Order: sequence, then structure tokens, then C-alpha cells
Amino acid sequence: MKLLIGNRNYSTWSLRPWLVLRQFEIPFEDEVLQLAGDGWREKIAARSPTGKVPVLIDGDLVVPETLAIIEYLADLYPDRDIWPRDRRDRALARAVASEMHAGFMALRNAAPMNLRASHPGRVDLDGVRKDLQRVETLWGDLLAKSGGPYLFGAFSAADAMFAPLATRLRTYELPISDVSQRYVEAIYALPAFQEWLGMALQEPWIVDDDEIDVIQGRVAPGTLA
Ligand SMILES: N[C@@H](CCC(=O)N[C@@H](CS)C(=O)NCC(=O)O)C(=O)O
Repeated sequence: MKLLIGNRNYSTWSLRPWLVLRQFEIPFEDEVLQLAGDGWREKIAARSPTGKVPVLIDGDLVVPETLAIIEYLADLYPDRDIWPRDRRDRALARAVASEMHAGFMALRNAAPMNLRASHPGRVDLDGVRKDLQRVETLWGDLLAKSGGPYLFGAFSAADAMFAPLATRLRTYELPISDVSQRYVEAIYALPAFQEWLGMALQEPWIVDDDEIDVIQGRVAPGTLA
């Protein structure tokens, strides 16, 4: 089984199924397809039916779309509890995963994932306040019910879905409660996340579209080293 992914420093959607694969000890290999550079869109389009990453390849089966990949893995490995074992928890885990997939647009646009960076104070808080409040409520309610350290107690696909958002909170030092802070720390403490982060920090590539200095017009595209 192979997962095609984007640059580890920036690719939020790639991180999610990769974390599931690694944290649940499913054998796989990965291959990075660049999200910038000459012909990058064409190179991805040649391998991905949607022109986007991640893509899971299992024999002659090619599965795009993060949630579909995670569901396929959960089907393949029903004993690994990729989703919580309890049916009601499973329903809620899928609900919050879907909410993450379809929502939090303000936060996603204003604070792109950039694992190597530290940009405190650079996000306009008024623009992301509603998303921050929702994430506080969502995480706070689930963590209070489960007792943590992850949303449903043990790590599940729901946590993988929120991992990139956790990194944004840290990179831009967005104001969050102690409960959310502990959850962010729990994401960073995952061995699979640490492995991804270590590789992301080794990457030399810059993707201007995900760099806040370029997005906010402080530096010209192509000038970041
Ligand atoms: N709905 C897709 C979104 C995937 C996505 O947007 N991936 C980004 C990288 S993180 C991408 O491939 N962008 C290339 C493009 O939009 O052309 C999923 O859930 O996997």
C-alpha cells in the first residue's frame, strides 16, 4: 500500500491519513509530490484522479479524498479501532471529522499549516474568533466526556483530522484554553506526529501559497529562502 502525499511541512490533508497509517501500525510506503515548482499540478494530476493529495494506492485501487482513505483503512483493519469502538462515540467521531473536513475555513485560510514556522501575532483574531470558539467547545466537550488525552480517550481518526488545526494554534500562538493547550500537546506527543514533524523540518522546499509573509504581502513570491 502506498500513500501519495504533499510536502510534509504544509500538506494538512496528507498528514491526516499518514498519521492514521503510522499510529495504527499499518504497513505502507509514502511518496512526496511537490505542491510547488515547475509543472507541479500536472505531476500530481498524472497520479491523482482529483489532482490533489493524499491518494492511497492499494494494488489497482486508487483512493483519493482523506475521509474515504481513512474509511477504507478502517474497513481493512476493523480490529485496530481507527474509529472509536463504541457505536455512539463512532457516530460523534465521524461527525466531528466531517465538520473538520468541511469547515473551519476562516482558520484554515488565515493560518496555513507551516510546521517549521513560528508566527505569533500574525493572524487577525477577529477573523478567526468564531472558529476558535467552535474548536474550544468541540474539543472541550469531548475531552471532558472522555477524560482525554485524545478526543475519545485513545487516539482515533478524529484526532488525526484535527492534528493540522492543532499545529496552526501553535505556529500562530492563537489564544486557547488550558484544556485545548493540553490537547495540542497530546497531538505533538504522538510518536507518529513526531516522526512526521522530524521529516517536515528536514524539507528544504518553500510553498509560497502557504507562507503567511507572502499571503499578507510582506515579501514577494519566490523570495523566501
Ligand atoms: N478534499 C481533499 C482535499 C485535498 C487537498 O486539497 N490537498 C491539497 C494539499 S494539502 C492539494 O492537493 N492541493 C493541490 C491543489 O489544490 O491543486 C481531501 O480531503 O483529501
